[in-house]
Amino acid sequence: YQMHEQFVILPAIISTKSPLPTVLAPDAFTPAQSPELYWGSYRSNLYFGMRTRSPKSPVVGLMWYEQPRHNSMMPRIRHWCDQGDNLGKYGWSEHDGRTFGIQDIEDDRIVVRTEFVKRPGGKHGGDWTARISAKPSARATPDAPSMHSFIIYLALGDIGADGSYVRPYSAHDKQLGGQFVDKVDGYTPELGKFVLRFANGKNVVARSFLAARVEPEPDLRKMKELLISGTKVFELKSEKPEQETVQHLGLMGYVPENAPPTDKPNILLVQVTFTDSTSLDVIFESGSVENRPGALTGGVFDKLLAERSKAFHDKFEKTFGLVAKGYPEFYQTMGQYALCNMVGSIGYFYGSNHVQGPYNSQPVPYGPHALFATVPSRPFFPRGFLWDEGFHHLLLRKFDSELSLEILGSWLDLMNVEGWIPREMILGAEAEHKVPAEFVVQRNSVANPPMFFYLLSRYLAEEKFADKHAAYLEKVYPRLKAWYGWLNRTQSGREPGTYRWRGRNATTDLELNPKTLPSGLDDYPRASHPTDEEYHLDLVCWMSVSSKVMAELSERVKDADHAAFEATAKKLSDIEHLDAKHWSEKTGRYCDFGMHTRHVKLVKPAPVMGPDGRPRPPPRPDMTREVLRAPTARLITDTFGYVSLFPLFLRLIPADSPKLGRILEQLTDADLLWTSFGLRSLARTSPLYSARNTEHDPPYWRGSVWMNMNFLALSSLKHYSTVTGPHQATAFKVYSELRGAVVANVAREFKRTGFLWEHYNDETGHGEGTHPFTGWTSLVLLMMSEQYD
Ligand code: 6A9
Repeated sequence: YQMHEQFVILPAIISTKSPLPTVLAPDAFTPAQSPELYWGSYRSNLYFGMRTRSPKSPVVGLMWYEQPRHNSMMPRIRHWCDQGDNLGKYGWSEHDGRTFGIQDIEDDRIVVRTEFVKRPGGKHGGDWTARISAKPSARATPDAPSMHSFIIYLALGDIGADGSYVRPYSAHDKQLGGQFVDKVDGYTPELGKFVLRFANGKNVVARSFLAARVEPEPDLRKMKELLISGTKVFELKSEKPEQETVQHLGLMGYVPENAPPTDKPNILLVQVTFTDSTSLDVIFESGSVENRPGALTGGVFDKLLAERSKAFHDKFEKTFGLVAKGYPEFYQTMGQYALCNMVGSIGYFYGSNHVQGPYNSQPVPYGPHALFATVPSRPFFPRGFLWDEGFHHLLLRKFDSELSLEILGSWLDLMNVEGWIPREMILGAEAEHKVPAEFVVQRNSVANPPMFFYLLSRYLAEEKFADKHAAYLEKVYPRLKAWYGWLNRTQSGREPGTYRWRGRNATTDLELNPKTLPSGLDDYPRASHPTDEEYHLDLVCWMSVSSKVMAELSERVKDADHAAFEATAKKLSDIEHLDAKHWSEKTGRYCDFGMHTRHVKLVKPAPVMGPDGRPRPPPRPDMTREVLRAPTARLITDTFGYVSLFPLFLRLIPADSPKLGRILEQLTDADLLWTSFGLRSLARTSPLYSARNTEHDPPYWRGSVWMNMNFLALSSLKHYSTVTGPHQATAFKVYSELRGAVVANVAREFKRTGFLWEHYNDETGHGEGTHPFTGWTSLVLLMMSEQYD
């Protein structure tokens, strides 16, 4: 049942794209094909930014800062989402992924609101307007009024040969003095001619700008530095009688000063400084729009935004029914936050992966290519992750399946000739900026759970899906087949019907238990001594589901290999096979198998005595692992946690199996996995529960409550509660209690902190890790609306 391979894959071609027809047409992202999705808030690494789905897009971004009170103070500039900014909360309260969005950002003394709405028209993706507004926060004190600046920038990529330009019109500000810019002409071959205008509201005390040319193009990672270097201190007339002037740190106009006319700017920053509250409309008008029904600002903007907001609310309720289910308003707000931040942080990425195979002497670029993807977390991981993406679409497909299918297509199109898809998509300078160098390189031996197959199994369970999307399935099929083939070929275990995640470090003595990053469960404990003999329970379960989906799809598209897929699916879903390899009757658990001992610990290096009798720093300063008893080849029965539950999660256990009963018993045991906040990742009794993997590596999947796995648990418990069998009633009871616990805790934490979190503490329920994390934690919305299929 291992698939027969007809081709020998040469190692040198790691960086060669798959020659299979792409799922998305080459021009899929162009405004001609997809005008509605051309512009978007696709720079979700920023608090607010706009760009198109083209590598040559001009980019628009927002920065702001409170004017420093003293000359010597550095302004605290807000630009990229950054946990260090310590914002009260931020995120989209409304966003439909296509036409509009509304976001509130709680800074120290102001609340910034970013709204945008798009209006179709012309041939280049239409018009849009972003309204950036501010009002004093609860922390602002009336006796010490603050002064803040908004800065909007427009940056062009490499200009010149293609004729693109931005041309700011500066004028003397009669009211406030100095020069300002409220209109820009621009052109790029893709966008044609466009105009960008700025219209500010009340309480503005200064306006300034900077137009500069940065060679060869502006570095989007250095915008704060550019801003600082382009500002100087001005004196403004004070409103207070006792004080003549106040200081204003503002942009100084053209840089370099007296630039020759040929020195065309490729970046423009426009600054508006205000007290109390104000608003700034950034109005983008596409040159090809004819008969514009009034500028998209002021009341026209309000009206269109209100229409979009209404349509969104209707669709949201129709899809998730939270009002109908009687959820209080706070829960509705959280549900909307969950969805809107998932669609509102969709990004467009362009660049090359850095990839390395066993035969490359050093990493080589793979690409450049474009990816349209959701992201797990704006401040920390604003980029695509393969298995996260699959979870995101359990939610996204309910709201906008067209968008979901397009994103999946975009991922599959990045497959290389071997059928490998990089696990983490770090494409382009902005994305790389967020990743330490040692993590950038992706290896073609390394997999990630094929969550897309699980997702497809849910899609296929949908009535009429396959008929309605027959053409789409035809297109994705060859790529799914190639991916499946790659997994089956490269991740198989020694023994037939077993699978092993590649990429564990078998030679290190620096980790308490060498990590298994490909599994997605990073530091979840596996065999203590990685060997080629080991095989992994979660992976065989993933392959079982994937095989079933391949069997179903291959029949639909009438592939000659259908029988082979059918046979593999049958073998891998044969519970006797799973039992034979992975079940421990003694402990009543499904387990990994490998060379293992639980008798390991991290020890501090002993001090070294110098010849003078004084202690010296040890040659290796890190803690190292000490193995107290030799490992043996065995089932890893001492570890119980998420991995043990995969046969349950993926519904592989027959409903009448006594094993199901034993698993449910252990799952609900508070000494093991059950907490009042959801299922913890690792049983409290497991040897590595809550253990650090190195001195610097705190526990991650060693106790915390994670939402993706709790979703799989709920989904499967719900399933078993509908299938007749001896455990049906128990399954329902556990389902209800688990659901109540998980949803209540995420809501409690949302109330307490204003955020959704990467994972939750199993002792306190507190949100931990990165935040906002609106990837799989957003599945809380599906739990509320009880949509698991
Ligand atoms: C490395 C550190 C500034 C880890 O959600 C994305 C992934 C999951 O796929 C995976 O299952 N997260 C989970 O175990 C986050 C991974 C982030 C890697 C970043 C560089 C940057 O520090």
